[in-house]
Amino acid sequence: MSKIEFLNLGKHPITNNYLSSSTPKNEFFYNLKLIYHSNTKLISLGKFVSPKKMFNNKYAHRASASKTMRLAYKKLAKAILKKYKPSSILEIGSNDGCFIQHFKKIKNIGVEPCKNLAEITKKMNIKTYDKFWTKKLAKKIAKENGEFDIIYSANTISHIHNLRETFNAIEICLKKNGIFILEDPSLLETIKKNSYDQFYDEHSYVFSLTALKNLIKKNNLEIFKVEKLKTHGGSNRVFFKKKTNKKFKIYNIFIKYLIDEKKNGIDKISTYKKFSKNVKRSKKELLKIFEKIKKNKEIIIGYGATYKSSTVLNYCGLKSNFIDYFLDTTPTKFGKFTPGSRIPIYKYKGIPRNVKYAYLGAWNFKDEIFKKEREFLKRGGKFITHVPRPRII
Ligand code: JHZ
Repeated sequence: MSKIEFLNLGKHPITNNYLSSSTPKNEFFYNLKLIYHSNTKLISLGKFVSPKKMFNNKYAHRASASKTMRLAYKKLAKAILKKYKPSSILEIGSNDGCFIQHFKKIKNIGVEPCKNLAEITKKMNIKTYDKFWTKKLAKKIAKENGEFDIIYSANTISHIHNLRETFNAIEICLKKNGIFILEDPSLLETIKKNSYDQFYDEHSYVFSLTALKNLIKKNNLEIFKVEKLKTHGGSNRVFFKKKTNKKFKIYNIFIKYLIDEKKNGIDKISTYKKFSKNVKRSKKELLKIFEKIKKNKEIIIGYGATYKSSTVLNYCGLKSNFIDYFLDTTPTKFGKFTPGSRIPIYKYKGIPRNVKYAYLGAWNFKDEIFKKEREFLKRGGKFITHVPRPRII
């Protein structure tokens, strides 16, 4: 059998569908199941949700909403310009321009199917194609602009269903000696941190390096370098080149990381069966924490109404009986309700003094948040998290 289901997380809504009312009519739900592909070692969702349902002109997430990401993208842009001296760059999934804006002195082009986001980069005078990444679009872009020195894509390739077409399209737009850089959450970190909320409608895949290597076997592409990042709960920054390009050698570190994945059982179904058990245990333990606090009639708020947290809220059945409201800094989420769980989201203006407990929806920005919330922590405020195990901090 080449596809094996190892976890059923139940019914889930569209994570980007922040609701205008707590009693919506006909909210869409799908079954969130996780699959192990024994041939490629890829981990995917059992059934994909239609891209048009997820990526539309009401897309809420803004890459520049956190200081951590703004600084990370600025630093990376500087490093790319210095090391590779590109004359052109294409970003697949350019969101609000957080990264591509740093390349104004060279040819910089964005691809962004969410029209409300594409409008933002167009206003910044960055040529943006408001279309899904396909072979057809790649041919059009290459014809109109030529091929690129650098193609960059963060938190996007894992969102595209057809990976074969995706990599073929990248080959079309990449120069002979060009570099494709992909950044996505790491499967190894997801397993280690038991961060099962990396799985939701948009994350069709959570990649291991092993699976990526297997997926591009038939392409004229190979991985030559990998950087481990702390961002988004632990990500891999993966550098690809054309096999025919002998300019860059394959770094030993990539081979080392592949061996490390093997040591951690990334290619074995038993690893995912164990992960599945850990996820079920995590749910029980998290609920115990919430129940205990709520028995004492304390207010619990959610900190960061992330897409990720949608998986936790809906899997664990956390509604407004457990979380009174969320605070978030993203204007498009203010006054809305979390999808499925229907908890109100308010504009962040600091944590109110009557709040003692805050569930870390944005656990991936823990360091940034803890720095910002020194006052809350000083007055005895506590954060609740499920990563790497349910606990009060
Ligand atoms: P954040 C989205 O997921 C969707 P989400 C997408 N599928 C993906 O892969 C990742 O992004 C990259 C708020 N916040 O980045 C801002 C505060 O309120 O973890 C954001 O709404 N206060 C494309 O949603 C949210 O938290 C703060 O101090 O899981 C963070 O969302 C900070 C730091 C954040 O991604």
